[in-house]
Amino acid sequence: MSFSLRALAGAFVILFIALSGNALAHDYKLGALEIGNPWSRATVPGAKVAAGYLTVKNTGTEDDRLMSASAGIVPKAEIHEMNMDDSSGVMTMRPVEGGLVVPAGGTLELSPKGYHVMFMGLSSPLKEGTRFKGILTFEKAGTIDVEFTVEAMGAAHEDHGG
Ligand SMILES: [Cu+2]
Repeated sequence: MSFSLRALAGAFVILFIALSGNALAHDYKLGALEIGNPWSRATVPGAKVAAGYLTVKNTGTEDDRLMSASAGIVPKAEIHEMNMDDSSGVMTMRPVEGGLVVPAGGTLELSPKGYHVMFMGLSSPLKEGTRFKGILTFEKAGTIDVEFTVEAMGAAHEDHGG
C-alpha cells in the first residue's frame, strides 16, 4: 500500500511539474529564433515606464537583429541599454541604435541591469500576475506577437529618469 501511495504521490508531483511547466513555459518560435519567457515587473501607481525582459536564441546560421518592440498598453516602446557611468557610479540608460544583434548560434538576453524593452507612457500600473501583449520585430525573421508576464515588483530597475 505504501508503495502505491508513493507512486500516486509521485504521479501528482509529475503532474504538478507538468502543469506549472506549462504555465511557465512561455516560449515562442519564429523561424530560427526561439523567444523565451517575455516578462516585466509590477509597477507602483503613477509610474510611467516599465521594462520588459526576454531571451532570444538563434538556432540558425545567420545573425539577426531585434529591431523594435511595441505593446498595446503603451504608446511607445524603445530598446534600451544600461550603462554604468564610471565617474558618478550611476546607472543610466539610453536607446539602442540599430537594434540588438542575435548572433547565429547564440542568445541575446534582455534582463534587469542589461538590455531591456522600455515601455513608455503607462496609463495604469502593471499588476503582478497579469499579462500584456507585445510585438517584437526582427530584421530577418519578421514580427511576432508575444505576451509579457508581469512578475513581482523589484528594486533593481527603478531609475528611469522619466
Ligand atoms: Cu530603459
